[in-house]
Parts: sequence; structure tokens; C-alpha cells
Amino acid sequence: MIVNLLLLFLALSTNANDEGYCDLKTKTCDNDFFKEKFILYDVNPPEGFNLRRDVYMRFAIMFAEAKKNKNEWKLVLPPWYKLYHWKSERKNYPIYWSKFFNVDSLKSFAPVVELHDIFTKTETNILNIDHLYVLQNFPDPFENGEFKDKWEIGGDCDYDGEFWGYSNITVTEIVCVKFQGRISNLWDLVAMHPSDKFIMFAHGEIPLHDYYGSKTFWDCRKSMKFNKDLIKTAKQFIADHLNCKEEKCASYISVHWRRQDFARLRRNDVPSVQGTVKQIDGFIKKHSPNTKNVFVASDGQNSELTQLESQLTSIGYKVHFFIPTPSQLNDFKDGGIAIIDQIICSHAAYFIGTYESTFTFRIQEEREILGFDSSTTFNRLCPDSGKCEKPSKWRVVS
Ligand SMILES: Nc1nc2c(ncn2[C@@H]2O[C@H](COP(=O)(O)OP(=O)(O)OP(=O)(O)O)[C@@H](O)[C@H]2O)c(=O)[nH]1
Ligand SMILES: [Mg+2]
Repeated sequence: MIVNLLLLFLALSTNANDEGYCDLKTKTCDNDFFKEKFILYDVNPPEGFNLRRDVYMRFAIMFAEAKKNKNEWKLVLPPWYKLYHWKSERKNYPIYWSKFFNVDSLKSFAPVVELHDIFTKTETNILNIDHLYVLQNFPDPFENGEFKDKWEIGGDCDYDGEFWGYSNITVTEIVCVKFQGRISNLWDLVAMHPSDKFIMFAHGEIPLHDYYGSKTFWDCRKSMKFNKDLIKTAKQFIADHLNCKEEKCASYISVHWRRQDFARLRRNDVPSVQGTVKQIDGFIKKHSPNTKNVFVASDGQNSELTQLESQLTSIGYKVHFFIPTPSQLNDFKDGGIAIIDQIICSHAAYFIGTYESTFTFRIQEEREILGFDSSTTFNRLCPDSGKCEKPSKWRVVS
């Protein structure tokens, strides 16, 4: 009923004619908007920033490939909303992609658009999604021992997101879809309703890359340039505190020391404070004995960071953290501060990461793009005892 009323409201307040999308109030028409079709997606609410960056790549590549065949759909960048780790940002949601990324650069790779650009085009300010496909995993992904690409409509489902906090996004029909395999198969679902203008996929993390690590993958990754203010701030920090003005610095090593949920739940993968100090010292003595500057990126608590700093200082190292001023935090947000940490890690002579952290993966990719030798990049902190598998190396393909 509400949906019907909204549709009626839409029909009364706007008039899309052959010339395009027309707004009765301002008497302006936008031909392109009338023709354009948009796909939105959302990700499982608890997922973090860095997995979401990979999910974006899956969609961006799907759209970039389809554009080569004159596909007219555009991808709407889902705003950043209520991310679990972003504790200081509860009041400022939603955050648009331009806060963290260079959207023109994203557009150079794939046909993407920010959600606010769509709201500014719909004068009624209501965005009605024709079909919201809620993706779900198959209960048994390995039927008869084999993982196959497949999808199937049916079953029960719920949209567990919040449309990024917008109350003016409405849906005509929700469709439950069990899905597994390559993301390009989503086009089969899109093709079911050719007259749709707005489609959305919930649980966009379920479809997989068509080709992980391909040249197109890296072209997409390279287009994910950061917002220029974040780059400027990171580079200024490197120049002021780490004595380097080059892209590839020789003057410091960097460490991503993932704590919080990792330190609690993945004790077999991450070391104690003392173990971390011992490993950093051992690494530097082996690979870069003249280095004194250690940059540490971490989500650790102040007490842990102070311990780490004092123990490293006591054996002769100078420890650096990027500590934002209140105005930097307010301006860049937790996500921007995390990116600044990643940029500073990316330019170091050597990087030591946390095993299987997507935050670490994104730094490794950045260093591959910058052209560092992979031996300086794919290093990890080991647990205090027990086995320590080598990190996988994902080398850039040009
Ligand atoms: N500023 C800063 N934030 C960090 C750091 N490490 C983790 N975080 C925060 O914690 C979040 C990490 O979550 P994810 O992006 O999910 O990455 P992850 O948890 O390491 O990896 P997965 O859970 O395996 O995907 C980041 O988005 C940051 O908000 C760090 O070194 N510096
Ligand atoms: Mg995470």
C-alpha cells in the first residue's frame, strides 16, 4: 500500500516523457537520466571497510566488462554506513565515496555514480527500487563434491540492511535468490525484468570475482585512487616525521599490527606485545640493520600501543604513529585515518603485515602498484608459538 502511494506521488510530481526525465517544478528535462538505469548493492552489515573495497571491485569489473558490450546500466556506489570498527562516526552517516576515494578515477574504470547524484536528479527525492534481489548462499555449496556456478529464485529472505539510513528509498518487490559463483551471472537476474530502472542486490559479498588477480582486476585496483587530501596528509607526515619525499622510501619500515577482534579471536595468528617487539627487531636486524624508524599502523588500544612503543624504544628504535588532531578526525573520519595509515605503510622500505587481514592485503596491493619488490611486502607477524604459514603473494599484472 505504502509503495503504491509513493508510486502515485512520484507519478504526480514528475513527468517522464519522450524528451527525458522532466521535473514539473523547475520545468527542466534530463534526457540522460531518463535513459539511464541504475544498479545498487549492499554488503552484509558486519563486514569491514577493506572487504567492502574488494566487493566494490567485483561489481566495478562486472560493469566495466559489460560496458564494452554497450550495456547501459550504471553502478551506484553504496555509501559507508554504520561500519562496526568506525566508533567515532555514529552521528555522521552516511559517508560518500568521495570522502575516501577519487571518484573521477573510479569513473575512468567503470560507469559508477554516487547515490547523492541520483537524489539530486529525482526531484521528489524518492528512489524506488523495482526489484531488490536478496542474495543468499546455497546451504550446500559443494553439491556432489563440486562447486558450480548456479542461482535459484525462491525461499524466504529478509533485507537486513537499512538503505544506508535513508527513509526515502522504497522497493516494489523483494526477490530471494540463492546464488553462488561468478558475479557476471548477476546479469541473468537483471535480464529478467528489462523495463526496470532501479535494481538492487543485497549481500553483494556473495558473488565472486570472475577472474581474481587478472590484468583487469589490477586495472580496477589501480583506479581506486584515494581522496587527494588523504594522500597529501599522509605524504606530509612521511616528509615531516619519516624523512622521505620519494614514492619508495628507504628511511623507515612499517608494520600493520591488527588487534581488537583479531587479538581476541585469532590468537593462533597474532603475537603478543613482546612477541611483536621481538619479531620487528629480528626482521630489522636481518633485512635493514641501519633502520631506526618504525611506523606502526594499528587499531590497538592505547595501553597496548604504549607498551609496544616503550619496548621498541628501549632497544633503540624510534616508533611513529599517525595520531590525528580532533579536526583531522572530524574531517577525514575513521575511514580516512585508516587510509592515511595504509598510505604511510605503503611507502615504507619494508612492510610487515597481519596474517589474513584485508587491511593488510590492501596495503600489499598498494605496494605492488608502487613497484616495490615483493620480498619487501609479503612479510607477516607470526604467533608467539606454533606454525606460521607464509602469506600468499598476489603480484601485480600489467
Ligand atoms: N586507523 C587504523 N584502523 C585500523 C587499523 N587496522 C584495522 N583498523 C580498523 O579496523 C578495520 C579493519 O576491518 P576490515 O577492513 O574488516 O579488515 P580486517 O578486519 O583486518 O580483515 P577481515 O576481517 O579479514 O576482512 C578497518 O576498517 C579500520 O577501521 C590500522 O592499522 N589503523
Ligand atoms: Mg574485519
